[in-house]
Amino acid sequence: MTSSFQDLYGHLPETVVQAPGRVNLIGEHTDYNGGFVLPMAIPQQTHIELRKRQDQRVRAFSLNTDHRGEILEYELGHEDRRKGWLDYLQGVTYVLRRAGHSLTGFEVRITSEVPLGSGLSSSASLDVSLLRALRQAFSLPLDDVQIALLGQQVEVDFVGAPVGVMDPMAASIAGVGVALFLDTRDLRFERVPLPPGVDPIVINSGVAHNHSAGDYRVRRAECERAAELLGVKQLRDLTEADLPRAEKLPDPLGRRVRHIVTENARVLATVEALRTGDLPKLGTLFYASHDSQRLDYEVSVPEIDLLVDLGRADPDVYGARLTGGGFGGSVVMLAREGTGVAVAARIAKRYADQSGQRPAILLPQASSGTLSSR
Ligand code: GAF
Repeated sequence: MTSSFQDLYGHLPETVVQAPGRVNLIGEHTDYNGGFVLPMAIPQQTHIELRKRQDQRVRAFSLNTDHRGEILEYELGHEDRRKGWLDYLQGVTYVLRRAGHSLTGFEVRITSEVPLGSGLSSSASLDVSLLRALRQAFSLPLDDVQIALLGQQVEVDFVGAPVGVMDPMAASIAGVGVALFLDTRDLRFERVPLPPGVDPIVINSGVAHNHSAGDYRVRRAECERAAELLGVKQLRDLTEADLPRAEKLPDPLGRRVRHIVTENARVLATVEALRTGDLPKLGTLFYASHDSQRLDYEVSVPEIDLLVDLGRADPDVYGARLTGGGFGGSVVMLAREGTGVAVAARIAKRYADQSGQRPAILLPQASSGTLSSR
């Protein structure tokens, strides 16, 4: 059943906006260490239709959740974490009101093409799209970076997922087919187009993750502890010259530091390779990043490693790596131009046959961004 806004609420919406998911090309787990990231928006978006109310009541309907078909409600000023999708909405009104913005209640209908738990930032796309809708509906004086920072507060302060700033920044300011080279320490950014000759591919492994769960939190705490032991504010402050010292830390802290330091260097090298169009170099950096995530940061899972290995064995693939927070989610690959559709189809088929999972393919540069399940 796909009830329209009119079916649900008896009138038309006043505001219709959207925000995309993202694929991170490289720079994983560097954002909460003050480091570099390189995400790109994907064509899949979260869509919001909204209409203001006179009272303080929020009424919300989402088409892609377990609550399918049900309108959930809460009262502004009485936001209360219930651990469901409504928490993202409650988090948005909570952080906006905390920042002094005045709102009234509203009715909202949400639909999203960004698959949940896929490492493609479905939650930041929801946070940012709702923040955009409320900015428009209530004429809030917020720029796109402020929207992203509020989106991060929703996750950290309300939902309880201690994430960095990459995903809301990507949802708020990144474009499709153009990488966003972002320094998460000072939020300076530059847009870097993908060079000709390459087809980016994303394959969702079908293994879902959850960042408010323990593993992500543990990694973040390990980084903070390592920074403290090494006497720096953030791991971003270290260079490769510090690695011998870091390697003396109790395991696994030394390996966590090595991932962050080498991953930051790989982001810089990737930006350079994008600029010069050095596709083999991009591929080498992707595989090195994956190995570092697998061995040093320990955020991969066997299904993701299988997808990357299928990439390694494919003559049309330059490079492949886990993208996003890990513990499941998706792999991003760079294929030879013109081969992306065929490569994605054959790797997804081999993966499905060997893993028993149901992968989904996403072509981040296609204008419609095909997403298909086998
Ligand atoms: C998740 C988080 F939300 C990001 O902030 C980032 O840390 C990423 O994992 C790993 O790079 O997407």
